[in-house]
Amino acid sequence: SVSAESMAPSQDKDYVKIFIPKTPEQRKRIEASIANNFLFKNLDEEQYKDVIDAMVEKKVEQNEEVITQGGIGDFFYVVETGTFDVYVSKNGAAPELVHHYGAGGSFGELALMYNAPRAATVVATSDAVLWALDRVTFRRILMENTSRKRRMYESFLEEVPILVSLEPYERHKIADALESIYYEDNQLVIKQGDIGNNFYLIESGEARVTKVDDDGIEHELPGLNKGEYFGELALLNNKPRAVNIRAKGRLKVATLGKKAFVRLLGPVVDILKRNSDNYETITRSVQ
Ligand code: 1OR
Repeated sequence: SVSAESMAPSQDKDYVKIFIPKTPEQRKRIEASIANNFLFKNLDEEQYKDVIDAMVEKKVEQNEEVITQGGIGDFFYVVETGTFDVYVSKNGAAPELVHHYGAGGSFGELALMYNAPRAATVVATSDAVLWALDRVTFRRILMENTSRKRRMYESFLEEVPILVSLEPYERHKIADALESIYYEDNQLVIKQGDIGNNFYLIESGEARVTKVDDDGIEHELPGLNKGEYFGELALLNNKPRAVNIRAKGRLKVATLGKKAFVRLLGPVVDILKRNSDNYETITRSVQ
């Protein structure tokens, strides 16, 4: 009998695992290539092994077109070495350069996730080494977590004012990298003077902001609400945390680590910097 459960990709017992033999050296190279890739986070030991077993090495020459917009999705790719440009042509117009990838990057997931034609063309801009993962293994192991996270954060990220100027695909990549954390009333999220490692977006609840002046007196600053962000200053300027931030009631934040912040929020750094000039006016009033 065919139960609904056996139809779910990860429960499919008839699935034959793909095993492409590899040297220990090749396995090490794959592990290094996926180490900082969020799509490979949260895999259990068996899933992790199955993914590596199924990957196949693909050597690419400069100028080779790895993916062609409009084509059929067969593989998902992780970049071990080399660089790639991404072009999108809208309504038959000339292709426009929209993105770059280097070592540790990955692409080609969209067509596999949504059973859609390739959304972009990806061209090697140097000789390169890719690890390719077939469609079935991608869907069976990597897709569930990825599409759940993208769905979960999609509507929230669309409403975050600082991110409205981004392409939907750029917000997808941010969703892949986000982790949600809860804080209880009055719990400290950021301590003035600490080194900064994270950027925060408020998913729900409110945050209190205070600043301790040179005489040790703590001043209340305007609070923060849903859709607002904090924690960017220390990351932008490599300076200690400028204020204390505490939960006011129960607070839910989505956080990005420093590396992801730099990589994914590059397009809005100028806006972040410009906005941070406003803080000077606010904080000067309490000094
Ligand atoms: P794919 O399977 O559609 C092409 O094959 C891949 O290029 C795609 O998956 C993504 O992994 C990657 N829009 C769509 N796909 C993109 C984009 C992109 N950038 C990289 N890919 N845009 C660029 C956003 C910075 C939007 C352009 C309008």
